[in-house]
Amino acid sequence: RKLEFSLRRALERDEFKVVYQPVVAADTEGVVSFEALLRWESKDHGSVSPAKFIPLAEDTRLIVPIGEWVLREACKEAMNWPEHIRVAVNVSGEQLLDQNFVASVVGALQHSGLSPNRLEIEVTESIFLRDTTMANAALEEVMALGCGIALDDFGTGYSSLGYLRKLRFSTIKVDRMFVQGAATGNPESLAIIRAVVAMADSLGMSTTAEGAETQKEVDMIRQLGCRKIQGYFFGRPMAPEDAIALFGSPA
Ligand code: G
Ligand code: G
Ligand code: MN
Ligand code: NA
Repeated sequence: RKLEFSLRRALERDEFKVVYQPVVAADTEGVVSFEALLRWESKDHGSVSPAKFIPLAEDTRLIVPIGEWVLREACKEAMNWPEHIRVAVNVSGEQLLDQNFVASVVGALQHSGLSPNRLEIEVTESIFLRDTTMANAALEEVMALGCGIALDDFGTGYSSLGYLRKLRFSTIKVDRMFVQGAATGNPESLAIIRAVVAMADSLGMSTTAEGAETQKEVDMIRQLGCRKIQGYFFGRPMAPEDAIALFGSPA
C-alpha cells in the first residue's frame, strides 16, 4: 500500500504516539523540559521514521491535523509533570502558516489547562524562507499568548541574523553537528558555539546544545556556556510513563 494512503488514515486508526526527550540544565543537570517527538506505528508499514513521514505529511498538508493532534497530546501530557517543567513541540512551516494555527494552540492550552508559559514552539530556519511576514506574524501571536519560541537546528539551514532582530526567541538550539565537532576539538565548531552562546546571552535568549551523547561532549558544552543540554547522554526520547518516572514518586 502506498505510504500516503496509510498516513491519511493514521490519525483515525490511532497509530501515532508521542515520545518525550528530556532537556537538562547545563549547571544542575536537572530536567527543565521535554521535547515532544512524534512516532508512527503503521498497521500497514510497521514503524515508519519521522524523517520519512514528516516530509510526506508536509507535502500533503496532513501535517496540519497531525500537528494539531501532537499539540493537544503534548499539552495534556505536560499536565502530569511538576509545574516548572515545560514541553517543546515541533511545528512545520505548513502548520505555522495555516490560518487556524494560533487557534489550535489556544485550543490545546484551554483543553488541557496548561499554562501558556509551559509551552515552547520549536521552528526551524526554513519557515522564514517561504513567507517571512506571515511566519513572523504567527509567531508573534503565539508569543503574545505567553508561549516560548525555540529556533531549532540553528546553523544548519539558511542562517540569517535578520529574524533574531525581529523575534524574541526564548531558546536557540545549537545543532548536534557543532556539538560533535566541538568535542573532537574542531576549531570552527568551537568558535561557532562560542559566538552563538555570546549572541544569545546578549539578546536575552537561552541556548540548548542538541545531541550530546558522551561525557566529553557534555563537559565541552558546559565549558562553552550553553544553558541547556539535550541528548542521548541524559535520555532518549521515551514513553510518557517513563518521562513521569524520572521525577520519582513522592516520599
Ligand atoms: O526523533 P527524531 O527522529 O524524532 O525526529 C526526526 C525529525 O522529525 C526531527 O527533525 C523532528 O523535528 C521532526 N519531528 C518529530 N516530531 C515532530 C512533530 O510532531 N512535528 C513536526 N513538524 N516535526 C516533528
Ligand atoms: O530536528 P529536531 O532537533 O527537532 O529533532 C531532534 C532529533 O534528534 C530527533 O530525531 C531525536 O531523536 C534526535 N536526537 C536527540 N538526541 C540525540 C542524540 O544524542 N544523538 C542523536 N544521534 N540524535 C539525537
Ligand atoms: Mn526539535
Ligand atoms: Na534540532
